[in-house]
Amino acid sequence: DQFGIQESLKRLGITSENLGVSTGSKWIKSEESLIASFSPVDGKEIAKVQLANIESFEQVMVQAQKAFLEWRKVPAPQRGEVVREIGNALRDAKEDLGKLVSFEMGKSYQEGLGEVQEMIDICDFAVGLSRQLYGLTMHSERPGHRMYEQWHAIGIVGIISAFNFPVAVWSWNAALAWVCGDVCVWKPSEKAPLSGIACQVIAAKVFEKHGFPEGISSLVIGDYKIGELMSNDARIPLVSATGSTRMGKLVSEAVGRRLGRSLLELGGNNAIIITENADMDMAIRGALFGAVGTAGQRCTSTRRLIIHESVYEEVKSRLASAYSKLVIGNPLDEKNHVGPVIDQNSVAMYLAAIEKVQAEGGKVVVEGGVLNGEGYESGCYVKPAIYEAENHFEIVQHETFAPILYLIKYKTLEEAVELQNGVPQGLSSAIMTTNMREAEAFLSVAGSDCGIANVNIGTSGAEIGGAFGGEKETGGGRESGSDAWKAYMRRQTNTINYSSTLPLAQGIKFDI
Ligand code: UN1
Repeated sequence: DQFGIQESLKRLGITSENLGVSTGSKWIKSEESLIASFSPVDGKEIAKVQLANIESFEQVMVQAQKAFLEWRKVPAPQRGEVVREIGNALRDAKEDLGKLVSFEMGKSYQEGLGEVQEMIDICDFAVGLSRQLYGLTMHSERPGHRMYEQWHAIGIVGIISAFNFPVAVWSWNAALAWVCGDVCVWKPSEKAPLSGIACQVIAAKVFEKHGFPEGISSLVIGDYKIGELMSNDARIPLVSATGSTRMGKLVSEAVGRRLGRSLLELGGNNAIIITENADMDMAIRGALFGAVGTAGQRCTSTRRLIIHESVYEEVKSRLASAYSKLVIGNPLDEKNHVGPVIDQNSVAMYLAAIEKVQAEGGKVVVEGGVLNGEGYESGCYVKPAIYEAENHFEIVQHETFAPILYLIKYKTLEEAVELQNGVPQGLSSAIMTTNMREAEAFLSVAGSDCGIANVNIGTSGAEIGGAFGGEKETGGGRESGSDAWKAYMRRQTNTINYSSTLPLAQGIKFDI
């Protein structure tokens, strides 16, 4: 145990067999079997987790409903104080949790720490927000009337999160939901359940210490069946789901049938436009991290480079040379740049995409492949690959959650923007240019159609202070910063008549 994983697990409260259902400090046993969490780092089992079933899910829901009735009455700034303490507990656990995230899902230790930092940051953000849940006041058209709006808690927020950011995405939702007065029921990815358990332990301790009831922070580890229960349950007014577009459509349909709200963060197919006016060192650096960071498994990962024909050959050869220097291996070892993908299934999708792009006429620039031999026993280590492709290729239109980058050539900026927008997804986008006209055109209404549009920054690595999310098949949801909190509350418009007559709105006369 060269990297001290066992010690970290112990400190985080992970044992060889864990229960995966909790209302806070209480853990619920059920008849459901255990699943194992395997590390893609070495392919070995880390620990087992017992899954939720209908009965344990029901217990969680009943307790969450009760807890909401108490929690919603706690003044928002006091709720913020609790979230502040959760943020501090995350500061204390940063190294252990960052290491667990790295070991369980395969991102580098540095990125694991970065993910925990996002959690700490959103807690800080939420603390400030707890004193700023502002509504507007309006001028009534009637004399002696006052009109304003206020924001109330909505109830239970269901959170479905993905393996690639196994802890941060929960915190973006939970920290905001809690200061808004909501309670959370979280289904983490069954591919990274231990990271979820560790977070639940951390948050529950804080709630318990203050004597708050069980049910403000609940955990239900399970597969898609638990996700279905959440989506169909009218006791959950808001389901916030992060994952594939396929999953998001299912959630949205089920939640929509009962006219609930869903907040969706789905696939991306993110491109960087590199113009003839780009600072080439920055462009290469941005493209490299965007494409190979987290082994291409961020929803903001760079999948396409749209390159001006005059700099196309230069970008291609500089990238090929940068890729040749990448060191692939154990993500806990800081000399490695790229870790494994999450599992064998993911490797199969990577290989299928490589086959498909070539079958459609794509040309190899940097060859892919699965690594084997010492250090690669898990079979989850793949080589970041680059292909020259055309935007209309079916595989290029599709999000493959792996380190595969497609190069596409353009002549005019209009054409580049059209290519950038010419995919079903709309999460993140970027332009590399030092030319003001190009940058502003890209950011204009006729420019990028994505939820995130950057200038001289790659597509990944968004800060928590902005609203995070995207358009089209990305699902339209916004999480994290700006006014994303409004999704977690219900708006109420209040009109008060302090006169002694009852004039009607719109000048209507109704005299009897
Ligand atoms: C995700 O991949 O689901 O912008 C979220 C980024 C991170 C979040 C990614 N802050 O890359």
